[in-house]
Amino acid sequence: MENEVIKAYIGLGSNLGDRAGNLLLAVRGLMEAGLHVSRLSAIYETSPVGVSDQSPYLNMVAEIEISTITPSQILARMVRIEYLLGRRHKFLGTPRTADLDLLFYGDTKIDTEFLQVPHRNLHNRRFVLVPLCELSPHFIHPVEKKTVRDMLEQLDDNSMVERWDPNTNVDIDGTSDAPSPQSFSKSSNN
Ligand code: PH2
Ligand code: MG
Ligand code: MG
Repeated sequence: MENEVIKAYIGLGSNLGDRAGNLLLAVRGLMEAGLHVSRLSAIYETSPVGVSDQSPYLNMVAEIEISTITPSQILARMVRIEYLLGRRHKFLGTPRTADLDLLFYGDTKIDTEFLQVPHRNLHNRRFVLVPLCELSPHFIHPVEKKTVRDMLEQLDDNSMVERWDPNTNVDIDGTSDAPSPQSFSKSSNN
């Protein structure tokens, strides 16, 4: 079909620096790269999966409506955004300012050295499935042949995934990831 709109989903994660700020800059980067961001999930705080001794991530999912852009063009734009946000090397398991992963591109299946779509681990990861289910519980995984909601209900991963609220993330000393009203008033008194 011509002019068909394809829904793609991008998972975003950050566990280094101003985590929420990084996620929002990455979303802005997607929009500036000409991708039509149609919906965003909430931001979730999640315990790191598959890596040890790392601080918690913030994760979210963006829905993109695509008419002409190919998966490899999306990948190139995502890599550029990661780079602009300070990601310099892609060693597995290192903390990252921004990690963008193409989760789904409609019901397309791709398996090359550079790109696997659907993302090969998404059906095992609570930090992906929870925000994805918020956006599209009935979306069907083209390989697993299950809806996002079914995958979430059948999941083994019990790691922490909680809605992130900036106002409950202020540490005892008044600092948080994002500037809080307290920290603004504090610095203006200095
Ligand atoms: N990303 C990883 C490894 N582990 N854990 C959480 N909670 N969130 C992530 O985004 C994440 C992870 C590698 O990309
Ligand atoms: Mg990732
Ligand atoms: Mg990645």
